[in-house]
Amino acid sequence: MVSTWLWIGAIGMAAGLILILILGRSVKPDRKHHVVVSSLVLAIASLAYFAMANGQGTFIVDGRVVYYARYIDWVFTTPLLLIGLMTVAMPRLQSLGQARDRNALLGTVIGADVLMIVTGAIGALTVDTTVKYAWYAFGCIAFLVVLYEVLIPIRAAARDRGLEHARLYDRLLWTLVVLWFVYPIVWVLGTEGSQAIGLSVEVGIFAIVDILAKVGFGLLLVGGVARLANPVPAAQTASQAA
Ligand code: RET
Repeated sequence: MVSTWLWIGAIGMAAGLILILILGRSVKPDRKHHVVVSSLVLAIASLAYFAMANGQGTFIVDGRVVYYARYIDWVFTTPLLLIGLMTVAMPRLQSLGQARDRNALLGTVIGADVLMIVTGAIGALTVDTTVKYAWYAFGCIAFLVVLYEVLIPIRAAARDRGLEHARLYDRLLWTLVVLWFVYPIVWVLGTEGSQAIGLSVEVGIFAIVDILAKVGFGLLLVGGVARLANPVPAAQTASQAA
């Protein structure tokens, strides 16, 4: 069962990559970066699943199977997913002042996100329960930082860009928030944490949520930007510059 789920993951991600590339053909040239980001996410994920389906990328820690390949995948793909979300909210760099604000936000979110994944990986590989959950708690704090930034300041930036961008941002945001909450829960229930659920249940849940969080999110993003009006109306450009 475990390897079936992992192959479903590998094939699902690869199929998603092909779909995104096809859908990406209708994206206007100045928005192709969204196609690049989403394709890269799916390329990395399909390779990670290919490795895991072939029995690679695991450690046995204290008799438990821990897929460290997931964390290598997530440390690259979660920042890319967040960049996909955040670039919908934040317009192109226009002045040094704006560039600084934008980079501070991007840096905070990506930095906190990487810390979240790295602390989660260390926790999964830790044997002592107290120390393990301390690492987990550090990861949760980092997750809260990510959530705060995308829910408050970056969402406000999306609203400033006008109704169309705000709607697309909200759709992507809620998809991301709901799906991302599953990960720390499964971590606690699975082999990384309390082992309350079996390995195949854990691998199955991760495969489904991973496909939704990467293929589903990517299709929403690339499909969404393909439909955005172009060029940005003059009134919106003026308000962004102000
Ligand atoms: C960990 C454990 C430490 C605490 C928290 C976690 C959250 C992980 C998340 C992962 C998201 C992965 C995605 C993969 C793409 O398919 C590391 C499990 C909060 C949110 C979206």
